[in-house]
Amino acid sequence: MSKRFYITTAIDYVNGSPHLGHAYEKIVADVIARARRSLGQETFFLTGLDEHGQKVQQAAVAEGKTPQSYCDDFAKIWKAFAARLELTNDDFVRTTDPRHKQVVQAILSKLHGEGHFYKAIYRGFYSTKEETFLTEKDRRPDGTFDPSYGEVTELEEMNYYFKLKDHQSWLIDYLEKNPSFVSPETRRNEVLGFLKHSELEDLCISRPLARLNWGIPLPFDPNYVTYVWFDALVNYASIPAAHADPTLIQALGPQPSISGSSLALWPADIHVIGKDILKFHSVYWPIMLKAMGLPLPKKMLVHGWWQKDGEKMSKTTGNVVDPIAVIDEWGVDSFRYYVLRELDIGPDGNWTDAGFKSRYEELANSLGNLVNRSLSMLKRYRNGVAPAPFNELSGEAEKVIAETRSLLEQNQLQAALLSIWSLVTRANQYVEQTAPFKLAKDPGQSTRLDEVLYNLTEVSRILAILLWPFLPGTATKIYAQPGLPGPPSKFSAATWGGLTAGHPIGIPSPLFPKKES
Ligand code: ME8
Repeated sequence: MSKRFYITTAIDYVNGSPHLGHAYEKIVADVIARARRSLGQETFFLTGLDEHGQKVQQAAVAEGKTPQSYCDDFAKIWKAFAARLELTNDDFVRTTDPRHKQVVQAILSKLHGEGHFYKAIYRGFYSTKEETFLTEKDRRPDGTFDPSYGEVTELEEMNYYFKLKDHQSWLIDYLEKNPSFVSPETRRNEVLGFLKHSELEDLCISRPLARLNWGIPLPFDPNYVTYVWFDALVNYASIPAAHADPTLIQALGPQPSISGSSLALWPADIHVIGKDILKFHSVYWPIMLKAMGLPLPKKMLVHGWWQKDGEKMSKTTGNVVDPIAVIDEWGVDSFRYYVLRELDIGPDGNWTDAGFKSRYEELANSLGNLVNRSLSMLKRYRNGVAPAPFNELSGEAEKVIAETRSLLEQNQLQAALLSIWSLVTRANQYVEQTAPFKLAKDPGQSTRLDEVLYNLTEVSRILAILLWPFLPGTATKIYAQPGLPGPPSKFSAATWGGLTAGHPIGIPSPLFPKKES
């Protein structure tokens, strides 16, 4: 059994509606997953929901529901959201799944048995919103806590701690020896800076039942539930364990609820996460895995945050971009194109409605126009029958194919789109230069017209394959119009000359219809 390429996203807090930031992260992961599959790698893509914790418990109570039924209602919305984005996730984890809970408990028992935890009293401040303890160091110069922590309460309680401190120098060493563990580089430097300049505090991994009961019980002390971040991070391993991943089964023993045949997934190849949860993923998670004796994931791919019109999106300001509303109006591929073309993985992005509209026009005027006029001319001048192959744009196409392949292998999605677009631009320029509409008027230019039409149709076919990971619906339509059996999901089909002479073409229709402004 060969190991699959295993990619995950952060699991979203269930208590809220999906917004632009959630959509962006999931689309980035989906493009990488589709690209890997297209390049011939067996792939497993996991996304899901983070459902425990005080916030969820409080929100459920406020709505007069049990936490479970509250989560079940929201889970329907989030699953529908994943489908609407056309995510190709292979599984969907909910941290309330029994298959997840049992792995969390198996890990806790193992670490407890091996002496990684101790019990101690905590006196200090707690932010329910961030589910985190705060110290004096977290106060701002005026003595208050940042409003992003929400309501902060003072408390004193007995809890279990995980000995993180012991692993600090090992982690620094690991990050230094494995430069690709955190990408982009700026984020790696951020983690290294943090680890080198401050002493790690041991991680509190429990919450007393008296304060919070919506969590996974500690297997060795029924008076406590598991800290929500310890629970949530384990999702990346619990789902492989539920699929009988051999590395996890070896570390934890067989798990009771195993579905289907065994899949080799661990270690994860990429965890796609936002910049705000870097510390949890690049400090706590590697240390948890090391303590469990498990290999570390290969990469944390850290993306930036979206703003709207230069401001933080917030429910209070009422400026949250609702991906579903945009998709309803403009189509899912226009949304996918905007977020991927606009923002590289790393920096922060800024959504503007005007920017979105101009990217839509760009799609319609460049890609849409190229495919539509190429196929329409073939229909009009050659009854929709492909002429014999002719290599005029082949060199340029092969260059873009090789470049796109390499960029996809490096998860450079924005750069790959730019490379693909250079071929779109070149082909549109070729139409202007060769003027097939003029050639069609001159019977003496019939062979030349055949040559030009072949090049345009073949470029369109190749573009469909290159664009498949990014714009799956559009790519499928481009492929379907020349009547090719789709979807165009195999990169290996992107070789010049794939379109054969005599192939009949269907009826072209606009890919991005003009919008009333
Ligand atoms: O943090 N722009 O969940 P979450 C881009 N449950 N990305 C954004 C964003 C924005 N404006 N807002 C949020 C959690 N995100 C935990 C994760 S993983 C074991 C547990 C990203 O719903 C954010 O950075 O608050 C994170 O990667 C993801 O959305 C989920 O955020």
